[in-house]
Amino acid sequence: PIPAPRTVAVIPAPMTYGQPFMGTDKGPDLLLDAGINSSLTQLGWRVSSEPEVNPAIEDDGRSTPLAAKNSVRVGLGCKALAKVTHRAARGGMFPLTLGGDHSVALGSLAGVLRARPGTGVIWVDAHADLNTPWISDSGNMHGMPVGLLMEGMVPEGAGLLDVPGLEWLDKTWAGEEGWPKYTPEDPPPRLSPQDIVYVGLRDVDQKERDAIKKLGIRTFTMYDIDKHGVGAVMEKAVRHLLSKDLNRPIHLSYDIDAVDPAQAPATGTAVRGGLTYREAHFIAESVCASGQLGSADIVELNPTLSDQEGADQTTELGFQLVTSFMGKSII
Ligand code: B3U
Ligand code: MN
Ligand code: MN
Repeated sequence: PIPAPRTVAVIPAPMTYGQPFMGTDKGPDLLLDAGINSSLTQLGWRVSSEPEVNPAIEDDGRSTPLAAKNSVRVGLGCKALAKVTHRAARGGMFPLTLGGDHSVALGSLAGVLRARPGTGVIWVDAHADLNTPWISDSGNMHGMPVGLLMEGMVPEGAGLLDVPGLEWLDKTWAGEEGWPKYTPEDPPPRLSPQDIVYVGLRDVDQKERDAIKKLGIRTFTMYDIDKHGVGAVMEKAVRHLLSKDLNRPIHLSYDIDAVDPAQAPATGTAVRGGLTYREAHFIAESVCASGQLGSADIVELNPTLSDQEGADQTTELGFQLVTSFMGKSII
């Protein structure tokens, strides 16, 4: 249980190297300038405003034949973020990561999982982000945060040591300040297939689909939302995670591209047929209502990919989704 009054660590993570467009690095400042810290304070949170996690980590020139573009910049940026979320979670805080593209979740979630290994994950996204450098068609690392942490996704005989920038996630990691070496009591952060549920999927690569079926990961696609309604879907999604342990913390990773492009045009890989404004909010509200939300990400806002009106609208939506999952209620 997380002590009250609770403290939220607001962590700007302006990463943009996990996907092909510049502009995703603007997300944190847009949300901060819109006043997210004062809204959180009004909701009863104590706010610990963290320094920006450096996005400009130099590429050290190491390359890989694997499909992992900018792996050094993404990997080392995520390591820096993992240290911050790890420390915040250890200290009983709620780590709230403001992306950045979705590759940041590799860092935020690794830190949270290391501090709270029993964490269950709700991944709200048009995409499954279950790729790895061994199966990705695009090589874009924002499509890999789940895949890189999921047991059973790295091929037999290979390891994360093979990906420049990701050595810190390999079991042989030597350890450094803020991210010590792994031991049997403190193993590398990993997810089991039953520890995550997807909500809002509608664009999943063939190899990701094969993996979802093979591993038996629970999915709630747009088809399920249309068929059963978002209310029933969220009840089942939360129950699936909490059936293992009613007291486990939940991490919510919210990709703004889960929402329909009509409401969220300013994002890198918009896919038609997404969540409505109310469905998007209901998901945030119901995760909050579970009482177990302990950490979250909001990602993939890119104001340069639409006109000013679209950028403002998407920022406002992201901002409102955060206040909803952080406790805002209508009455
Ligand atoms: N699955 C594709 C596309 C994609 C993933 N995440 C986003 N797009 N935003 C890939 O590149 O891995
Ligand atoms: Mn995503
Ligand atoms: Mn997505």
